[in-house]
Amino acid sequence: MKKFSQFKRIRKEIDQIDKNILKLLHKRINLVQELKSLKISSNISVYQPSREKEILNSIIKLNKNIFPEKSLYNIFTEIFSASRKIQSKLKIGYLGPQATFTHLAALKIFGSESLYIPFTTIRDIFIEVETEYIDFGVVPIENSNEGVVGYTMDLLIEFNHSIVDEIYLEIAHHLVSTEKDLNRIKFLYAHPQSIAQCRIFIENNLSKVKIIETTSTSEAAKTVSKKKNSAALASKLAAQIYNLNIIAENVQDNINNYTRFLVISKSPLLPEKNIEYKTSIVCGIKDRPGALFELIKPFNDYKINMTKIESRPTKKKAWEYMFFIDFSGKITNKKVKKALAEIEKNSTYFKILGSYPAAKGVK
Ligand code: PRE
Repeated sequence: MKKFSQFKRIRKEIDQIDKNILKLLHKRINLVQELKSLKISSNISVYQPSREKEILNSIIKLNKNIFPEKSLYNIFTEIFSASRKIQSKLKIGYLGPQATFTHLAALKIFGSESLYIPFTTIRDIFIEVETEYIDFGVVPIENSNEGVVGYTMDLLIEFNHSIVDEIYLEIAHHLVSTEKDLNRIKFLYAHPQSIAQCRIFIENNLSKVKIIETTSTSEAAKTVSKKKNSAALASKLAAQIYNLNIIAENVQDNINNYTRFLVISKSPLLPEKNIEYKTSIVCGIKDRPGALFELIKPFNDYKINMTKIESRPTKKKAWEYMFFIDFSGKITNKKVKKALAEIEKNSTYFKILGSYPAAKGVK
């Protein structure tokens, strides 16, 4: 009896807390509503990833690991998503169809209250950011085991879009099929990146099957949902959507398999002061000894941490390269400005791809 009254008392208190949470959410959304008119009159984007990161960082610090961090992240992603929706329902383009890893990355950034539009190619996403049919595009840029997505890099050069945010997503591939038995599989449908990431599993278990490349992981799942003796490499969400059995789970060679995705926009967004930034640039250099050394020397001179350098053929002349460089810091910083001015001087081609809040890297 005593326990029962205790139970009732605790629940009553929880009810009161929930009401308070709701009251605070109402108060919060009213303030966001006020921001809406301010943003319209000063032409400021609804989406401010740096502000969202600033809030999340301070909340996570205050939390001191009391409330599960992942849940806190999800709760606030949804609060931001709802706050954006009352300002304007953002249209987000991603490499479709539904349930691709790019779709999962987009959902993780923009939450449930955005409009998601799947595209068949990465180029289509860049085009529709240009036409402003979509507000933002989410595209893959590199995988922790397989390296860069060269096509995205080429498009970053071709179009003048800005990188405004990045996210790392853990990639788990599963072998999915209408069949239940691995022995019945004669055809494997998969995206080239998935094939590369699951090489050992394929060699050990599917060495005799015919491999058919698809434009996305979900396309692979969708295709096999209408076929016999076929399997696909796809996400669990794709298996659910296309009603497929999971024959084998986590078939990627390396369980530490992450992909970095970028959010691209037609214009850059406002930077915030209190968060870590990353900047991405692309440069071309002269074909002479020491050219690369000279190009990156300012990073050393101004003590700027270069987080990545990657070469990519220019496709204009054989053996001529562009260098994609990421570094810690934001373009409004004095040291960064000076370093970039020197880099630009030493480059035959120079472009700032974006300065954006750095995601917690997966090391
Ligand atoms: C808010 C919502 C969307 C933005 O991406 C960033 C923050 C929020 O909910 O805190 C508010 C807002 O619109 C803003 O601060 O600009």
